[in-house]
Amino acid sequence: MTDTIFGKIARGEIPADLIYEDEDCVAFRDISPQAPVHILIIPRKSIPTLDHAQPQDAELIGKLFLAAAAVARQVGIADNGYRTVVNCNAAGGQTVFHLHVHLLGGRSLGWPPG
Ligand code: DGP
Repeated sequence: MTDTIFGKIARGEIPADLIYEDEDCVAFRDISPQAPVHILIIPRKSIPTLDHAQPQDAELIGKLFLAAAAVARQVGIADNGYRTVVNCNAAGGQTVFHLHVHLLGGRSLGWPPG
């Protein structure tokens, strides 16, 4: 298992602006927000990238997205709409190798993304 800054946040070893947590997932504000709302939802389990996810992670990955939807409702962006993004590996824009879902909202989001 790899350890990253997100693993340390999940274990409470370094601070983050926590929005939500349960036994499987932790959500906290991105340090470099790309929208008025930019929250990261991570599993407590360290999975480096989506490409590393295994069939036994299916339920956990479902929980991550349900947590993202719950957080979107909690912070008031669900009705207007939002985007969830999972970057995978270098060309996908991934810089922290602990699987995470970006939750972006609070403004109209362009498509396609850059
Ligand atoms: P990605 O590029 O998809 O791997 O996204 C990583 C995101 O993590 C990026 O938007 C910036 C954010 N980030 C990096 N380090 C920290 C940190 O120490 N704390 C918080 N809250 N966010 C971080």
